[in-house]
Amino acid sequence: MKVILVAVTTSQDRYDIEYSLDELKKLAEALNMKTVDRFFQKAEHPNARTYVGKGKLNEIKLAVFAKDADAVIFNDELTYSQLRNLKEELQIECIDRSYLILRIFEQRASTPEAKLEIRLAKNLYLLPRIAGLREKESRIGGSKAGVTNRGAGESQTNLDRRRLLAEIQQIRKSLQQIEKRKKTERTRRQKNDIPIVALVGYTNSGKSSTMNSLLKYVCENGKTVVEKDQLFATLSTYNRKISFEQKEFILVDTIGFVSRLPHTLIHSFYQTLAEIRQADLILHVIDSSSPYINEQFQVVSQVLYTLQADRIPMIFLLNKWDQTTDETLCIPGQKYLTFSNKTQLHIRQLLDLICQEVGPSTLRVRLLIPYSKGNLSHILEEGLHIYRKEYQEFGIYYDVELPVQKYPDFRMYDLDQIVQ
Ligand SMILES: Nc1nc2c(ncn2[C@@H]2O[C@H](COP(=O)(O)OP(=O)(O)OP(=O)(O)O)[C@@H](O)[C@H]2O)c(=O)[nH]1
Ligand SMILES: [Mg+2]
Repeated sequence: MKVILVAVTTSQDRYDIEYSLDELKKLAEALNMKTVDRFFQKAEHPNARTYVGKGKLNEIKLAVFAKDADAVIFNDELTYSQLRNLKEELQIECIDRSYLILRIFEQRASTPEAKLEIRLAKNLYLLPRIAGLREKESRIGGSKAGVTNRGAGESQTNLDRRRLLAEIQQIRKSLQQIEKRKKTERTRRQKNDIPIVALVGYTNSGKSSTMNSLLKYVCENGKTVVEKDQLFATLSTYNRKISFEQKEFILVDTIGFVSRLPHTLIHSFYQTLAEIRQADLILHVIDSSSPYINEQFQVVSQVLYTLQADRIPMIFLLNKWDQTTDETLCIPGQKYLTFSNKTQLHIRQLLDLICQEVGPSTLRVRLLIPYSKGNLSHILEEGLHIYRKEYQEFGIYYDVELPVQKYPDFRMYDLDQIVQ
């Protein structure tokens, strides 16, 4: 499919226009679309009716014809009336940035949860556009048969809207159920006191590669995750347990961020991204070879702020250091590490740093060990820190600091677990 890209830039726009269009091109490539031409216009605001002004629109029209394009992609989220007007003017499929990203997510979603989330995001995107969609139909009807048809168009709009709203409600319910189940899993993990370390970063920065490098370093045959030179290669969160020098932590690979992620998407993926909010440590993976490192850094920081995850301890990974041209790059006042998955630079240091950050792997628990389980009492009495010990009717009560690895043997005697 051949496409033409169009962007409007304002003087205050912090995004360099070429960068914006390059990124849009990559987003289009993610859907196998080939860019055959690109246009941009400098303006204070996008045109309310047709995004770009009349002159630019004529240039685009000519290009559509000359390059035999199949669609035009606009670099912002457009209102329904803008999309409708553009379609009428250009007589070709018109796609806005939000819809493009939604379609990529839709194509990549593989887990039932991701599928539901993307469906929700798409419905939320469509909801305010339904009226316009039907308005056009009723206008056509109206010219033929007058008032009656307009009424029919309007009631159809209401029907569509009700259908969408009902579906949105249904999806939300299903997502809530999934979230409930995940929450219990999370509580169990927390109970086991295994710290959670989340890989976060701009799309294509190397999060999944970093996960794989760490997995391979600690265990040759670790189950790896998909890494690809492609935007949004990862669309669900993946968890892997890592054991390293008596420490254990759960490493979570997450969805990449991109500038101007559609609001409806952040909203729908909030639960998936909740994994990030639960993290004890964030590894912020940065593509240090990107010429747009600052912009990408800003976007990730902003999304972390939106997710209320900006206070979580963070290590910055200056990844792809093997390709970096600016070797003076640094992040003053922060914990950071130059890193490369290609050359394995500083993998060991990263593991050490993570272990330092996630702290001791013990857990304070209240246990009631039956008198018949003398072997378990024996383990507790051997050098563990006991805060309190009491002989009770059904066994010995211990308030004790237990190493995480030993917890599974004691879970069924954990008083807090029994009460739950
Ligand atoms: N040269 C070089 N390439 C790297 C390095 N780390 C990752 N890459 C490449 O960067 C591309 C993206 O890597 P991924 O690990 O899939 O990136 P990601 O952040 O998980 O991307 P999304 O899941 O799409 O958000 C792949 O082609 C990797 O081979 C590195 O240290 N050096
Ligand atoms: Mg990935």
